[in-house]
Parts: sequence; C-alpha cells; structure tokens
Amino acid sequence: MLLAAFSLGLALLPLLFFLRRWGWLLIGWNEFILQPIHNLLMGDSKEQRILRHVLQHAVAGDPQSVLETIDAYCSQKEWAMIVGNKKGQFLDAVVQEQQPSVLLELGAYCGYSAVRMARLLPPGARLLTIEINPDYAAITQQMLDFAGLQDRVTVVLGASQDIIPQLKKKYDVDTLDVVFLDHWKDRYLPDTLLLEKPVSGPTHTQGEHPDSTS
Ligand code: 72O
Repeated sequence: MLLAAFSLGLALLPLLFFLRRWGWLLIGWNEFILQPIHNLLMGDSKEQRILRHVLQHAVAGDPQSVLETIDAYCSQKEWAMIVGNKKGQFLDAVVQEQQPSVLLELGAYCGYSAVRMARLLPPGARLLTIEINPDYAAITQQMLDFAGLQDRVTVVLGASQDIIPQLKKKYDVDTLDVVFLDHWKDRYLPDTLLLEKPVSGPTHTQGEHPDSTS
C-alpha cells in the first residue's frame, strides 16, 4: 500500500512540475502580457480600476462594504495581490485579541488590509502603513478616505528601512503593539531586526549631542 502510494506519487511528480510550470506561465502571461495591454487600452491600472469599482459600488463610510466590494472585484474580475477574506479573518482575530494602540503595516498596496485592520482598532488607536510605490500609496489613501478611516490611519510613502528609524521622532511612535509584514519577503528579517534595534540618537546627557559632528 505504502509502496503503491509512493510509486503513484513518483509517477505524478513530473505532472506536478508541468502544472507548476504552466501555473507560473499563466500568471506571467497575465501579468506581463495581458495586463499591460489591458492597461494601455483602458488608460489606467488594475489598482485604479479596483479603486474606481469601490468608489462606484461600495457604501462611503462603511469599511465592511469596501472590503466586500474589493473581494468581489478581485474574485470575479481581476486577480490582485490582496489579503482577501480568508487570510483577512486571521488579521481580524489578531487585531481583536491584541487590541493594539499602535499598529504598523509594511506594504499597503491598495489599502485592503489597512481598511481591514483599522476598522477593528479600539478608539484612539492608530495604524501606520508604509508603502514604497507612490501610485499605490495614493490609492490606499483614497480607499481609507472613502471608508471613513482616514483619522486612524497614516499612509507613509517610502522604503521600510528609511521610515522605520524615523518612527519614534517623526511619527511619535513609542511602542508598536502589532506589526504586519506584507511587503518584500527578503526584507522581513532585516526589517524585524531594524524594528527591534533601539533608535540611536542624541541622549541629551550633559547637554551633549553624541552624533553631532563638532
Ligand atoms: C516596500 N519597503 C516597503 S518594499 C513595499 C520596502 N511597499 N509595498 C512593498 C510593497 C529595500 C523596502 O524597500 C527597499 C531595499 C514599504 Cl533593500 C530599496 C527599497 C532597497
């Protein structure tokens, strides 16, 4: 029985490889051939179409309806790299359990997860979301404005390693209660280490500035 299962698995291995190849080929074909043609013909981007669909079909000031509208668009019209409802429920659970005062997100994209998390924040709490792409940052801001969550969320345009060291001074962050890493996989570890690093800077002992050049 075990041997049969093993042989079957072995026999199916090339098929799996083949299917994986085709899977990647399909995604590549869609992302690099169909999408650019679509964008060229429509004069916009997929992310702009998602936002436009929300502005036209969701209820302003209702985060839940914004999420449902994005979910529906991305499952019926165009696939997009959003967290989605399934993984979104894990996010919901974390925010509800931790009740963070300050929440940091790395990688905002269209603002789906920002809307998702911000809608569950306790009163007075805030979310900072860092996005490297100015087009995506603008879409995220408009998504949050439409959902009515703009007062709880700050969208920061920039690269994580540039913004993280400024969190304390420029964004008045003392402690982060929850961090959601959703940007570039190879930056998860370096950014986590950077987040754990104490912020270097003037210590104001005896009026000295240790890092001043004098
Ligand atoms: C990124 N920071 C953020 S990527 C992101 C990143 N936003 N949305 C992904 C999706 C890293 C780090 O960016 C850089 C290096 C918020 Cl090592 C240049 C940029 C070099």
